[in-house]
Amino acid sequence: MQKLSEADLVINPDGSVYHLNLLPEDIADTIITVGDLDRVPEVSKYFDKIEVKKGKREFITHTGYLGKKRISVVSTGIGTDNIDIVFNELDALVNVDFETRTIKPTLKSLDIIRIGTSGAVQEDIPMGTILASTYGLGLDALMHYYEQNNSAEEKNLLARINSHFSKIEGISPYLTAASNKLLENIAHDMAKGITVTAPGFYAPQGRQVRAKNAVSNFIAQLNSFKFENNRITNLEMETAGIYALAKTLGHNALSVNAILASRVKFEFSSNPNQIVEKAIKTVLERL
Ligand code: R1P
Repeated sequence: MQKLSEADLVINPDGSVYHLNLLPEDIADTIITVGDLDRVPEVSKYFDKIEVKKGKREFITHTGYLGKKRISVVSTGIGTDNIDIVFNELDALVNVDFETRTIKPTLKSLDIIRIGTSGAVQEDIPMGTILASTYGLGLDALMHYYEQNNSAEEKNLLARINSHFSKIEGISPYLTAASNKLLENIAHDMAKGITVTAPGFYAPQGRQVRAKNAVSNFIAQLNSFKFENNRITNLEMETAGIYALAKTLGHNALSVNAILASRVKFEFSSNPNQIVEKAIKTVLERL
């Protein structure tokens, strides 16, 4: 069995993984990820018991029990560059033997649910909606560095999107589906759609402040895509990386979005915390 080098997988002197600062026993098999580290206690306040509170940089983890179910909530910070770190390190915590630095013979699949915030690009999706991502469409470059194994359905949908997007030059999107199991168990009655993951918040999401946008009609290009019952519903900064890396590593992932803004009605919620709270409660009730 090949040994992972100290440079490839960095383990701290106390046996914890480099950025997350966690030991293998510190994480549960069900994991909630949130972007904002202040959202971690907003989730764990519902736990009946908290066993672990650890962190480093923007990566804060609380692990505890909701009834008999052990759950970890981990903050990722913003963006798919952070998702790269969090997902590789969560996977290493369960699938690498830290003593021998070898991959375990039997691999574990984690259930990973993002509870994040997002802006809607369709008129009929109002602020306050809790929306589950059927697919993550990445406009960032993360998955250009990993081998992917897409289904025929994913490849076909991506080909349709690519021909629709031909006007956005230099972008080579990637697309991955949500876990069917988590969609059915957690999101059966939620609004659903394709979530676009952008590599920035302003021009990469079509916002115009002072720097001039190079891509015109960005939101209109997104919301005019339609193939069978698939349409693009919302924009954020992590889902595509989460879905793609989870699939590559053999984990189940679902992204649940609290819609705080309507990008077509030019509105932003005056009470975002209430919408996020609703998303947290809805997910926790269904775990
Ligand atoms: C941008 O403000 C951040 O908010 C959204 C985006 O994906 C990005 O991370 O999600 P979170 O609220 O989960 O961080």
